[in-house]
Amino acid sequence: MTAVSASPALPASPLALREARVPADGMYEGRRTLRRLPEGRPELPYAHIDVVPQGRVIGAEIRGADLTRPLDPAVRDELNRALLEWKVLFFRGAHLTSDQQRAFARNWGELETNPLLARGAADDVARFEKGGGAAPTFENVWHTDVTFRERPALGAVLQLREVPPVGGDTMWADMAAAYDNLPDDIRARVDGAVAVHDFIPGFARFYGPEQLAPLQDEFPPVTHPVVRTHPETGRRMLFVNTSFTTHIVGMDRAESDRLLGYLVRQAHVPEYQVRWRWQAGDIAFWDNRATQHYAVDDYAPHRRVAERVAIAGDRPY
Ligand SMILES: O=C(O)CCC(=O)C(=O)O
Ligand SMILES: [Fe+2]
Repeated sequence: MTAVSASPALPASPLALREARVPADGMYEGRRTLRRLPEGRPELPYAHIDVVPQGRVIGAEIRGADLTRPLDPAVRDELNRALLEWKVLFFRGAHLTSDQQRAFARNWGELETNPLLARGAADDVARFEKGGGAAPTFENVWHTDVTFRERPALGAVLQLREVPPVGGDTMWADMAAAYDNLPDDIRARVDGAVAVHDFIPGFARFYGPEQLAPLQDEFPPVTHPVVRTHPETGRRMLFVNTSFTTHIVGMDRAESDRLLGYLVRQAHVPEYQVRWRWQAGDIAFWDNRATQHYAVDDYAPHRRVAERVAIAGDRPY
């Protein structure tokens, strides 16, 4: 065989086809590993609540739990298992008062206050109001909450008080699924890597210099592992986000930007996501260690009002 073919040989298999080109965004099509539970953990039934899946790896609606009253310990334990297994839980039409919302979240720990956000009925209630006179912040970016803290929130409980006629959904993405699907070469680069997180990229534009200075004293840049281990499930999870991760330690800027760009894009993969269409009074309770979220901003000039409490978390490792 001496002739040089004018066209390249056909790939022998779809895998070869996949490897024959690098997509512009570095994200390959094809089957993804979609594991909802930690490896080896069996699917166990729930005795006290109904769990209605909303996505393959993330998101379940919970029925049969009354959040307006103190939780029975057995119900609390099943809700915690559901949170670990589904990463975000939805409760339709809960219509909690701020105190009930706070009391529900307190089943998982102390509540956090966040001086960067507008306040609701108490210091530890953050309020997101759009379409009225309130000065907006923006949540239509994939992010994990408060990773600029040394101890980012364990989770958050969000309630929609006013909903637009259409739109205003929130989306969540499972960062364990994102990690499971990283190619080996990327995994080798991120396992053990550390990144800097800072509130400045997400929030600086909302403040003048004289307001920023004390906030910078309160929240100096912190480092977290690029891949964290879930303290309760042991799962490895991608832990960088667009809003707060500024760079990877020990890499030059261009290399860090390239790698971080690729990593934060993993939250954009639909197979890792769930999307909730809100009705007033709905609650979402998410595991902030394991997820990112994105509030879709497609309803102006209508009003949308959300209130959130956040549960203090641990230092990621
Ligand atoms: O308004 C929403 O749907 C989510 C806002 C948000 O990012 C948050 O509560 O942390
Ligand atoms: Fe958020």
